[in-house]
Amino acid sequence: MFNKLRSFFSSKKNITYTVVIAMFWLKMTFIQGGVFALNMENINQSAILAFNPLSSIFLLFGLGILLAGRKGLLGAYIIGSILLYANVLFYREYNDFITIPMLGQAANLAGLGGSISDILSASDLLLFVDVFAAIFLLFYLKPSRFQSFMPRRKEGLIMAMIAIPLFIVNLAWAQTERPELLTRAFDRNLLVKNIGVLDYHVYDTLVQGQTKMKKTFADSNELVPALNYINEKKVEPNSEMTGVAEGKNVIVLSLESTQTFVVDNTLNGEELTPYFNDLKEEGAYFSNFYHQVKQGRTSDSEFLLDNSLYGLNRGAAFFTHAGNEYEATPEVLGENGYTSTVMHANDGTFWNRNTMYDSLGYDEFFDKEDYDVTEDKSFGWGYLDEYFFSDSLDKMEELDQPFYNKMITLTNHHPFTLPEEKKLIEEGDTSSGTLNRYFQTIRYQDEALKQFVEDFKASDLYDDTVLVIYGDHFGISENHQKAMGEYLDKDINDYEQFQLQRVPLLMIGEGIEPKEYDTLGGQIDLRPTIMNMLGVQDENPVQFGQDLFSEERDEMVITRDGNFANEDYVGVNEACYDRETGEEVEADLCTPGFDEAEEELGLSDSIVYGDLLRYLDETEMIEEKSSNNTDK
Ligand code: GP9
Ligand code: MN
Repeated sequence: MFNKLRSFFSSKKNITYTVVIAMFWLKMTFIQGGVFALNMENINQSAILAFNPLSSIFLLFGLGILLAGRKGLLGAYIIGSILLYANVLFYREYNDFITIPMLGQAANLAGLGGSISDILSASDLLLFVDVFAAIFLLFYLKPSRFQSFMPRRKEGLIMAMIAIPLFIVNLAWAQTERPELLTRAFDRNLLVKNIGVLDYHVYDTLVQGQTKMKKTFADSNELVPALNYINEKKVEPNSEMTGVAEGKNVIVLSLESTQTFVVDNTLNGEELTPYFNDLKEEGAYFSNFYHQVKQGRTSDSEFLLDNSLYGLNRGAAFFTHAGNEYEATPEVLGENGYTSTVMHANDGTFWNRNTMYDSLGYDEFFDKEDYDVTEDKSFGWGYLDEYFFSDSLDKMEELDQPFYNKMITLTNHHPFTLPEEKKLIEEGDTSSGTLNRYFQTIRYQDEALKQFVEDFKASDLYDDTVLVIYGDHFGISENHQKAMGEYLDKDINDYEQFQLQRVPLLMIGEGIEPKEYDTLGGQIDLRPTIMNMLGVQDENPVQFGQDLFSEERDEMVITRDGNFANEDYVGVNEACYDRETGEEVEADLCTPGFDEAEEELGLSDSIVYGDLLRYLDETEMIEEKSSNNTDK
């Protein structure tokens, strides 16, 4: 069999096959090895990476030939090239691979505005040179030198079939490095590293079909394991904090891309967040608080905030599950006499917000249309924070009280650009332009925050309002590790990268004692914390977070990748570190933590994918009934 194949591909007639396959193989290997940062740990992993393009090439080219002969082969070559390049662009922006639900959000890509030009590079044209070579080879090469190349449909079928054993070999080989690769809760980097980016798309398509079916076949019984888990995890909130803000307004302010490393930090001797550094002395400040978002970014942080459920590993729940039944904070507060609003000066449709906010129970969404967005007051992503803040305060003063109002800033967003006159400090001088500019937009945001909080303090609202400020997610991705290392003057390994996922959290208001907390927590905990301060008794809430002030809290935070930190350890990408020292320790020490993370994320996913909250009343009834029965 092997000899037959060899003589087939080296025969004069078929050498074109060999060249076309080799070109694509080379390109894919270059992209996988050179563009994506997949962290090769040993030679075996590199060999797998070099081998894994083959099965997808045989499948793709084989199907192309089967469907349309020579033209089909070229079509397959072009489609494959476009798919690879789309992943290159996506990876540069998101440090992740495209998933099908993200494709459904193509409209959002238009919103990337300034970011797009930032991720395109002239040298990318080189990634298409081979496409022209393929056209030449397949259609214009003189038959006198080689025999004319006319692939037969049957050969296409055979090629597509050869993809199967190639994939089996690939998978078996990969499993020597990573057992249960396809069945365990997965990390896309790991998948691409092992089966290649194109086979990963085949896998992603299958997962998509499966998750779609989950809702169709879900029934109320599926909610029971989640409810049991939540009951077991339940802790008493801190009673001293219960009701400290009863009947008060809440402003939740989400600061775009704001990470904890900027707090109390300087650049060339100048503070990056001078105002916030002082402000945090006036309230409860959490310095070990983590974002828990994935592909849904800001929208995921909103999802976590309002539901205390995790966002999804693929795509954004705001897009994929906006039609679900939720019991979100705005709805619960609505039953307690609150008005719920959102203020964000971007298009209402961006991240599907207008639809999702209805599902979450918001009464009103003040979007771009409601702000005085003019060209001179806009830059980069749109309305500058300082104008957003001042308009928003005016609007808030008009709201029915008590209100729950979420505000989302915009200026400190990748690619972190500002008009000259708004730059209050010099750029950084690290090797990353992104990080260098980030310092300036962070500094700008802090100035806008100052003006807002000062005006707010002077307004009538101040006495009756608690202000909760948090960072939505990281701004500086793993792509800029080297530059972060230069700035922080240390080597950024997986442990440090995990620590960089901290975002600030500050709560200010009467009854909230000024204090710095080093409690481990994450965005999943915001809702129970806020609800307890408002004294709102949310009967048996389906939530995975715990009150951040509770003395019974589990010291544990889980990120959407399935990584975690607990009292003693930080588990990242299957490795285990001492939380205190950052030293790598025996991997087994993190097994319980990884297992808990997997269980919790899995149960949260089961709720979102199965739209299980629609069964909540029914399930509570079943539970009550059965407990009545046992009473008898
Ligand atoms: C835009 C803002 C930013 O409306 O939410 O979105 P992000 O890219 O951070 O998710
Ligand atoms: Mn954001």
